[in-house]
Amino acid sequence: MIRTILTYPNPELKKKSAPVAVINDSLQQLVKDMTETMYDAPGVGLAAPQIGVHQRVIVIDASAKDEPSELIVAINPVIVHAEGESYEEEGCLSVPGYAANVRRHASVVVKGLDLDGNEKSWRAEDLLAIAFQHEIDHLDGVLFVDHLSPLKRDLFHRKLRKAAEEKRDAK
Ligand code: GNR
Ligand code: NI
Repeated sequence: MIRTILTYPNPELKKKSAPVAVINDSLQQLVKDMTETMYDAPGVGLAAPQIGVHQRVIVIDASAKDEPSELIVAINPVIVHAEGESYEEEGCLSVPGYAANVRRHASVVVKGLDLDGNEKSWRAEDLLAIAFQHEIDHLDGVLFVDHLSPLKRDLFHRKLRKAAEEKRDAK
């Protein structure tokens, strides 16, 4: 089932998610819904709190259009190693209509569980590394706009306010 993606400034997006304790049928269904919702959007990744579920689950597919899709499901993901720096443009399904460059690590190693409860480790770079950091941030109630400089964040708020005013005036 495609679920509704919560958008800024919904306070649910600021809450910290809790670790998954058991991988049962309802968790399998949650992952199915998240995957469907991510591909429908479409997005590179999705974290459970974006659909209002405060559990530490993320899905990512950072494969290019001309590549076979490669779905990653990570439960209780933790960055265990990070190196290098990147500064790439990010967007977020929960912050529609806004994009900005964000400082991230260029490569990360992430540990977590897969849907069978097996411990997994993912080594990621480029867009996949950024997506892991972006999605794990969501689990801690952090959005990419929280990483912006005060000046850029102010620009973001102005843009948001302007869009709201235009919407109001159009009525
Ligand atoms: O679809 C998405 N694209 C994206 C582009 C650059 C950096 C991060 C992302 S993640 C985003 C989907 C999303 O909001 N996941 O939480
Ligand atoms: Ni996001």
